[in-house]
Amino acid sequence: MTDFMKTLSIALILLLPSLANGAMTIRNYSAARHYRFYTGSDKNFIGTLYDFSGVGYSSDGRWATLVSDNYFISAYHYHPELAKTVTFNATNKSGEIPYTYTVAGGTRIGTTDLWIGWFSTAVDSSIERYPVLTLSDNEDYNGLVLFNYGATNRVGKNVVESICSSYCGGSTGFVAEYDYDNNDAPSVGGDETYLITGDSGAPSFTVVNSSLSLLGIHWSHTHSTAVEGASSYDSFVPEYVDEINTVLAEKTQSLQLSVPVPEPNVIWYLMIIAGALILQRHRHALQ
Ligand SMILES: [Ca+2]
Ligand SMILES: [Ca+2]
Repeated sequence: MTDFMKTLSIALILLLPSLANGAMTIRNYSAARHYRFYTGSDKNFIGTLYDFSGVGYSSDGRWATLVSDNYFISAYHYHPELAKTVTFNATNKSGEIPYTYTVAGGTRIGTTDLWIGWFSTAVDSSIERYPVLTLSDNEDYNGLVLFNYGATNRVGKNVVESICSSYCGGSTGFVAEYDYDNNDAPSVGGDETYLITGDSGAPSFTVVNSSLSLLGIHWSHTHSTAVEGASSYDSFVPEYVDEINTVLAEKTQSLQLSVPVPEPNVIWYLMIIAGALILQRHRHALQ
């Protein structure tokens, strides 16, 4: 059975808000490790090396991820409404240097659960605009480690199981699936995430060239609570780069695209191989 067929046979549930929004499930949650705005002296935030400033939160309790000067991405079924405000924090300290902007407009991407919103003014340059990771084959995303952002400003990890087509709540589109089974390669240990209501529209990133690149926007899941073997689903942003750029072109903006460059140790390895080959040729010449 192909991934495409497999996913269509599963009943997915929208990450709709309940009356009291919960918090993204993290297997061994600890505030010191997983809460971005933790204030204790024992803070040991797993995302401390990375810039989460471009993840905003709206006055109506929705998520917005900045991708260019004026544009952000959210979920069609749960996005900031027009005239609401979105606040970005420049640091991982709550309330320090917040920047707030009013949502001026927005549009859905085709029949997907992606929604592109915009502000009438450019967001302050201290706030991160995330690039989108574009690889040549969708199978190349399998096994990538994700940093999942969710309610309430929590960050955990998971691993992409598959990229496939899906539908849920009247939307269709490509998804990145990641499971909750305590059995991933590479292992993410107690940082493993499961999306619940209130997480819709928040982002999943992967680290490319030491910085965060956007991969997904939270959409749906298989179970309302974290049970072993359940799966979470993000709208798979790389599939929709052209459609998103058509929207951004209105303000002559476009997505940044990230492409991995080899790690330094890979480059060293290649140089050593090349050196060995040259030596071997030289030896041959002496014989
Ligand atoms: Ca997993
Ligand atoms: Ca797994």
